[in-house]
Amino acid sequence: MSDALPVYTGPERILSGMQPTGGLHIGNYLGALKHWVRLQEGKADCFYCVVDMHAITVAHDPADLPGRVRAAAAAYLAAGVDPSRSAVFAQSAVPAHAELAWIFQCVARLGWLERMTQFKDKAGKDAERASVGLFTYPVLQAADILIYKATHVPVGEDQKQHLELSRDIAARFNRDFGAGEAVLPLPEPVIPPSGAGARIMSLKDGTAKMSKSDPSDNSRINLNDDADTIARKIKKAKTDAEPLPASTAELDARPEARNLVGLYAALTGVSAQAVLDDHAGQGFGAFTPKLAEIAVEFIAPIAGEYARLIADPAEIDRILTSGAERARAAAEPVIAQVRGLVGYWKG
Ligand code: AQP
Repeated sequence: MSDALPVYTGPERILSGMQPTGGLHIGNYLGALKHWVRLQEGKADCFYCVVDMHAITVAHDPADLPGRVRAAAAAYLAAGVDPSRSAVFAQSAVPAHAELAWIFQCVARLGWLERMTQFKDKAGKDAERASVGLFTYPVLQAADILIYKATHVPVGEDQKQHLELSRDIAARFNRDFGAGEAVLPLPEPVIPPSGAGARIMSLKDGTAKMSKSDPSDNSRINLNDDADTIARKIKKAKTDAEPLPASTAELDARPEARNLVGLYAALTGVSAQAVLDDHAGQGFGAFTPKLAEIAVEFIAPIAGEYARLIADPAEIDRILTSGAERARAAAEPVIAQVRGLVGYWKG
């Protein structure tokens, strides 16, 4: 759609966010957080927000929300996000996200949103009763990204379709309002290769994504779980009766086995085939204790740092306040430019 238009030539910027809808888990870490940390080593400015405006698209307890925002921010920091390099902030502290989202609601087409599979998954059978916000969620997500003219967005594989929508919105906005110039960059997703943590599945159902809002805590490994909890969850994880096969192709019809092998591979930084080369012929009775040991060792430093940070809420609040100031300063010129382009009254 945008091929004929000039390409955005501004600076590189990284933006990503997570919803404070529950404690962050190992899927959030391997799919996204780990890459946030890596990307802050580069030259680009990084903006990592806790997307509390997205969290209210489903039922929530207002009294809990500030604590959840703080907990998510603490998890970012415990995972290695450095607030001196990256702006860490709450989405709702930067009103320009909402202002741009409205403009994008007038740019996006209904048909584009109707194709979003995550809405169908999250709304379930009773979509008529879902909030309008849940339906237009990907439009707000496009605003989250483009209010900083972000060029790269590190996310798990499940967010790929939303990123494509952000690109379509940016291209359409440039075409309709850009007076022939590329104003908004078409953001690139930064998604780990499959098998490297791009999509970690539930420990209870190898066909469902590991999710913060799954009612069963046993379905996920949280970034603040202690060693006993992790070992118990992995021991109780759904498996099958067959031994591990020799090739990854043989895992295709075995979702739980594929997930546990994939988790082992992502945690140890090797391929799923290398895991099978070492464990083919073993049953889960032998494999899962090793996986538990690796997961415990992996999570321990993150959980330790999280416990230290969450004990000092005032320090987290200071980081969120200063991150919001940086984010507002970056968003202001962009929203001013967009307001001018759409023809808002200047008075
Ligand atoms: N299971 C997963 N495997 C790999 N990556 C994942 N992500 C989420 N689950 C997995 C990535 O983590 C980031 C968090 O996104 P989000 O907070 O917007 O919510 P989500 O994608 O809907 O994640 P959850 O954990 O399933 O939350 P709830 O239950 O609230 O819906 C994204 O980059 C996502 O790709």
